[in-house]
Amino acid sequence: MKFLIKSALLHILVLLLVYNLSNCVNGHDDSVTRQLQRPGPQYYPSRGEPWPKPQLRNLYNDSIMIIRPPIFRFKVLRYTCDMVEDALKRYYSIILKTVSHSAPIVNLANAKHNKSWKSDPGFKGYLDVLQVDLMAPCESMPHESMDEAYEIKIGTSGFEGTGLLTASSNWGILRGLETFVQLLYPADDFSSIQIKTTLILDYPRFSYRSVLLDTSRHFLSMKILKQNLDLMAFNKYNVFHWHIVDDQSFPYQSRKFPQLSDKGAYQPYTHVYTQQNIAEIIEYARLRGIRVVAEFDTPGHTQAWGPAIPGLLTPCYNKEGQPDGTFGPIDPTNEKNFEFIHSFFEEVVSVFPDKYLHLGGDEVYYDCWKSSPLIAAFMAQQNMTDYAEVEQYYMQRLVNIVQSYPKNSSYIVWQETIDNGVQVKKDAIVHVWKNVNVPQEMSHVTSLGYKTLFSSCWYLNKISYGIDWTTYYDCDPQNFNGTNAQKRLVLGGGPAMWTEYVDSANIIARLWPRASLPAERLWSDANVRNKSDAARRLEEHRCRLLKRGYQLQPPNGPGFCGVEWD
Ligand code: CP6
Repeated sequence: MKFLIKSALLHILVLLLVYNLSNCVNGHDDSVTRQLQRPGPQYYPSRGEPWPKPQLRNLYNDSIMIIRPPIFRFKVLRYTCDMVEDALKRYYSIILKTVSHSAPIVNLANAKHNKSWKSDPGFKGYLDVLQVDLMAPCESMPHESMDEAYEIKIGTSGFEGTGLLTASSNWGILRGLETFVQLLYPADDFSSIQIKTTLILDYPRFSYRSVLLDTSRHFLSMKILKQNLDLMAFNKYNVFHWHIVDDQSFPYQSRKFPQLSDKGAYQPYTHVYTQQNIAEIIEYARLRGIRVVAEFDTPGHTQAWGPAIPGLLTPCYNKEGQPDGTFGPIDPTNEKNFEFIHSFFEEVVSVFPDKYLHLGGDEVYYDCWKSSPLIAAFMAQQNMTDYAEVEQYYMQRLVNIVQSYPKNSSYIVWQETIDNGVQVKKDAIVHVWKNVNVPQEMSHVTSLGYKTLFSSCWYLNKISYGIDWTTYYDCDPQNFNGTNAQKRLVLGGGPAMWTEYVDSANIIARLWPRASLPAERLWSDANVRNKSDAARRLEEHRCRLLKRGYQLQPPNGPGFCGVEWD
């Protein structure tokens, strides 16, 4: 027993010594310090400001506490579970990364500030423990009404010398841990990690905060999908909208219909997501409080489905009334197609556990239907005069099929479904994406009583020279004329990254930190809209994520982070 205590003490001593040595500073290189103090927009000092901005944050008398990584630990009170323990490990290693990235700079800068903290009037003690108080048992799957609120107290009155993170759900603990590590920042001389004494009360403005990735135009590797989930969690996103298949390729490997990816995936056919890959992504997302909402877009955008399922797509006709060898949207005149759809989506809802499925329904081009005598005959028989009615017929049957399974799924559709007059159930969610007459569309869709998602001004696949994030920042999902009840129907939304011109090589740097702007719009209070304040905080946020090992593009033009690359 005595030996155990002795060896534990020895361990602590050694750790302390190593830590102090790494911070011990002798000699002085003025050039680095001067560079850091250079005025102007090139360098934004770290201040430990979280992104997205919390709903409420009080600072106390400019006081700080000091974190000593070898001593610092999390202490769980009341409830915990694997998901919480896993998050504590992740965030602990992020804290260590912050140190190791500062270390070479400490050596370089060799600042002479081997401070005696005790005599500093702003010093309110060492923060050696963050108490993590989860007040209820964990929920296992993230869901549409999960509670993400949390509270952080660092050395506030009544809590001097201590740190506390409280939440009534594990989702709040996840969000709060992210904020907590963002509060840590290196001192100006990089000799220590500090945190301001603070009270934070935080919760999201919108419950649905998604990032859309398209894995059809280009295949995205598992590594990149996971990196993107990491970055989503760092920005408090909670839905991965997986636009998994489209015209160009069908990477989803189906259990029941393996021919879909055999014939529709990019060849060689390692460009597929196996059932195991998908389970891995869902689990990786779950541990970060992120739902995976899969989109299987029909009846348009289905060219890659065609080769595997003969008869699925409408054959198009030439002027001579002969099939011309090309195909259009799914053929609703073929009853067999609904048997296939029933069987295929039955698998899909069992593979993706989220209650919601995105059914697409966008950009159904009528030209092929217009060319087809079979469609004409069908329309005559059904008393239809408009091609939108053909689309409505298909969507209605699709929706009925998806709602017929025991799982009791709900679904999301792109705005055209409603624009074209399709009636969907009131619990459907309508996704507004077109960037024309946006306020009118939002008013219209919500006036019909539909829950609504918004993505119109967040098409991050579109790029131009210069600073573009300000337009993403100005845009607001509730910026339309409507009653409070209409505004409340807006659940959120999020950016989209269509992958015609990106793949695993460049998608992360192009998407981030630009996707951080909608992240703040969707999480923070509506009146958080000051762009020069945002620019400063965004710069710190991007540098912070570089330190964590992600390669993100610079958002503000010339400058530097102080991260040493190999
Ligand atoms: N693919 C699918 C796309 C788009 C949509 N659906 C799209 C259209 C216009 C722009 C960006 C993306 N590439 N299936 C629309 C939701 Cl600007």
